Amino acid sequence: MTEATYTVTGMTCDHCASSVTEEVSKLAGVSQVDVELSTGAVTVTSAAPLPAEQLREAVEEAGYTLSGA
Ligand SMILES: [Cu+2]
Repeated sequence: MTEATYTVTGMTCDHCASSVTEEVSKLAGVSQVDVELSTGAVTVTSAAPLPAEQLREAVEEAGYTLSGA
């Protein structure tokens, strides 16, 4: 298991947070997604480290932007 924290910009409410959680949860190997709405921190627990590009695509699919990765 590995855990990594990313920063997502553009989330403003619980609905945003759940959209990101839903999309990121679809990625292979992801077992847990925790979103901290106030900071934009998204902590992802997965079986193996996620390729940054996959995470970026999932976040963009949800309609938000992955910051600084
Ligand atoms: Cu929202």
